[in-house]
Amino acid sequence: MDYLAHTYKEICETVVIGTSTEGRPLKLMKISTGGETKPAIWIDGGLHGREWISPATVTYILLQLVEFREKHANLLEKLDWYILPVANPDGYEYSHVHDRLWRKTRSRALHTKKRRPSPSFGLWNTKSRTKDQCVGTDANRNWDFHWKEVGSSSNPCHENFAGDKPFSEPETAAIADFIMKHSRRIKMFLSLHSYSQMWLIPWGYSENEKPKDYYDMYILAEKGVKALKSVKGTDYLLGTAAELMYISSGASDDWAKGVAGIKYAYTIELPDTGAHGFILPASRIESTGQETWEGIKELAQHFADGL
Ligand code: 0X9
Ligand code: ZN
Repeated sequence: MDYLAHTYKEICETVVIGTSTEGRPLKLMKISTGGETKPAIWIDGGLHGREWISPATVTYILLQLVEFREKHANLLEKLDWYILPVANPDGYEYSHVHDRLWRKTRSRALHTKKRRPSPSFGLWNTKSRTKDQCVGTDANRNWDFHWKEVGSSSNPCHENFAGDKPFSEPETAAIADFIMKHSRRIKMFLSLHSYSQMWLIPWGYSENEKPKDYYDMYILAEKGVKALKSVKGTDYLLGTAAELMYISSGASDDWAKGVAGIKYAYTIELPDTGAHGFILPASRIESTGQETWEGIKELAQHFADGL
């Protein structure tokens, strides 16, 4: 990101929108050909530590947008882009160094602080590993919309712990602040996760309720799914998060639509469908990037055309 910002100063600017619990910068790339008035698109990745294909794909998209911009010049002329490849850098790092399947952030909930193991325990000591499960909050259950209602836990030792309060995490709080500041211009919110090959539409908090403009969201996403499939035949399911996956509230897509008022808010669950799951081989990065970019470009075109 620093390389791109340095090399393409006219259009790229990195912005540190906040700091993670462990002090890592939340580094966003703003891509703009000028002015502060254009419609904008938000894309984040890596909200869950172990979903490595997500930051890789977001980075791929960033590269396409910037280095190959003459292929899709109107997408930069007509739109601003806000790209955050690693929304949960502590979890991402932890999944590289200690536990490949780490999902949450690395904060300590109020009552885990009291029973925190002494620092003399080694990381691989069984006792401290048990406690380690009780570290962190599920950053996709921590958003202030139907927070902790369904599909989330109040137990810090669970994978889907919602946090002590909405936006308890510096990561989600910083992203929400940034988005609220630009919410009038942000026409589409995309959060890239893995896995299952699904293009998810709000709501996730209820199976029985659909947004009133659900079909607008469906029809647009359908174009994306078709364009994505045209690259190498990858099939995506399209529907609400609650129908296709499970009911869960406090996720970023529901908040983006329900609170920030961004009409087109989606979660994209990248490949695969389970053969490798979170441990998708690195050889799949490039093809996943290519097809996902085709899908996203299709939607972006719609906003660039002023529709
Ligand atoms: O459970 C999640 O946070 C997402 N799936 S994942 O396997 N990447 O953890 C899905 C979130 C879907 N959106 C809502 N439930 N609103
Ligand atoms: Zn996820």
